[in-house]
Amino acid sequence: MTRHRALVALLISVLLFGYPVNTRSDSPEKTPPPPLASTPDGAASAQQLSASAQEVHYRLEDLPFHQAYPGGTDDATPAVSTAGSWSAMAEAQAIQPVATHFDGARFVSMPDGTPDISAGSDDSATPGSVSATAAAVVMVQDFEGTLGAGWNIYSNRADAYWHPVNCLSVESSGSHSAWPGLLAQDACAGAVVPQGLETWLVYGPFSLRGAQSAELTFYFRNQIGAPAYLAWMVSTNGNDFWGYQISGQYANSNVYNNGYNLVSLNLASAPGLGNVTGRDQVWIAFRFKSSTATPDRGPFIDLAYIIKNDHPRQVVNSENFDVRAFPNESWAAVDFDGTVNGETYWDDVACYARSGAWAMWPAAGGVNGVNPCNGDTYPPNLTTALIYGPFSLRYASRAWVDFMFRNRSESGHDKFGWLASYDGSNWYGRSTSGQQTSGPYGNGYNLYRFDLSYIPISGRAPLDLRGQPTVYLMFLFQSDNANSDQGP
Ligand SMILES: [Ca+2]
Ligand SMILES: [Ca+2]
Ligand SMILES: [Ca+2]
Repeated sequence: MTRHRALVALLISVLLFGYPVNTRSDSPEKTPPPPLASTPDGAASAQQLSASAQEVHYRLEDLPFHQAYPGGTDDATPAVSTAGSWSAMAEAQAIQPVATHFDGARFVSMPDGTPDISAGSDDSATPGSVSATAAAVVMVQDFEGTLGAGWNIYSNRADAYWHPVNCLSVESSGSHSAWPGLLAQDACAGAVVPQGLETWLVYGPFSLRGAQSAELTFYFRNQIGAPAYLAWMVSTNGNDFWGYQISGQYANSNVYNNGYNLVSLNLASAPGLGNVTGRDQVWIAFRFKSSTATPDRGPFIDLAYIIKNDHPRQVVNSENFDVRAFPNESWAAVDFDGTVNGETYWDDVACYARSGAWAMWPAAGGVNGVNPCNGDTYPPNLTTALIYGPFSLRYASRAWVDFMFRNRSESGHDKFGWLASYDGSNWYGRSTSGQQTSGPYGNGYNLYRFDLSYIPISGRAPLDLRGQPTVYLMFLFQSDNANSDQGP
């Protein structure tokens, strides 16, 4: 019985219409999990960028120069469909939709058949309509047009500040992002940010009256070392801002387009301010401060949005694999072909962890398990899954799984997938291969948000699992017969 730390630091979150979700019950004989964060719902674990980001507090008032956005003050709110579609269109080519099918019983007994995450979508029925409604959108900013009402730009220089540039968009449908540099230089041609610059991009005030949950989500890439930094912050007076900041090279995630990284700031658990939902006036800000450090391209941000909901966030499960024995009553590790090709399945390993010493790895368990800490690569012909469930999404108005991962596997052949199912037989989700080891969440880990209310499927309408009483989650790894690597 070893301790288990996270490859997948997992957070399944739902927003509910006042009905308890089907949470798992802890076995009394086991040690309870340690507190994940300072927040009751553990949600802060996904917004802290491990050692690479630090909590900060800055004031806006000392900055002299205020520049209205040059493009005008069009206050039109961009038309958007659902929250899920934003993250889907921000994904890099390495992230592919997958669907698979088991020809047998639900996994709760044991899966029959072999999943194949290289397969296209199957023709099975999708769930019926659900009653849940979308969360309210407070703001969406893709930097494709005018910034619109509520946005203000501040800088200590009149010739350099945050402004849209025509490159490095995170949305596959867009072309622009925002960059804090000289107006006279072309960020798209590799211009570096000037020394001695401090510029803020502020949105607000906006109201969270009546909201019980809210979050700021955005994507960033960064190419500049400390002491220059990018900060994202929240305020309740428009002057004192609390948040996080980051420095360093984070522009090659291979998870989101153009090397972007995902950040989600839970406004019910803001640094320095605590819960700001219910407030009449809230601001958010992006701050860039350069230095005399080696010149570099600096940060780009894109696709920032704020969503609020009248209902509190409820965490179905927050799992670091730290203390609870594994597998347990909620998690199962499965070698789909049994002892064929050897018996190997997911288990913990004492290396490549995001934090602490342990990570989950797809080939550590079983009679033929191997150890990547000794330099072993994953075996060939592997099909191994880590499965959680069932849990209920009845009455959920939003539902998603935040998890952290890193991966290095043969591109196009050895795939790490995350899938969900409403019946234990048909599974839908995403998979990736190649190299995703440059994320900002510690030891190269990336944050991925698996939106259970919007699962893109090739050639079909996205799948929405909200309202489903029985939902399962799977992490799947498959390798072919050659060219093994570190794996996920
Ligand atoms: Ca954009
Ligand atoms: Ca096997
Ligand atoms: Ca291979």
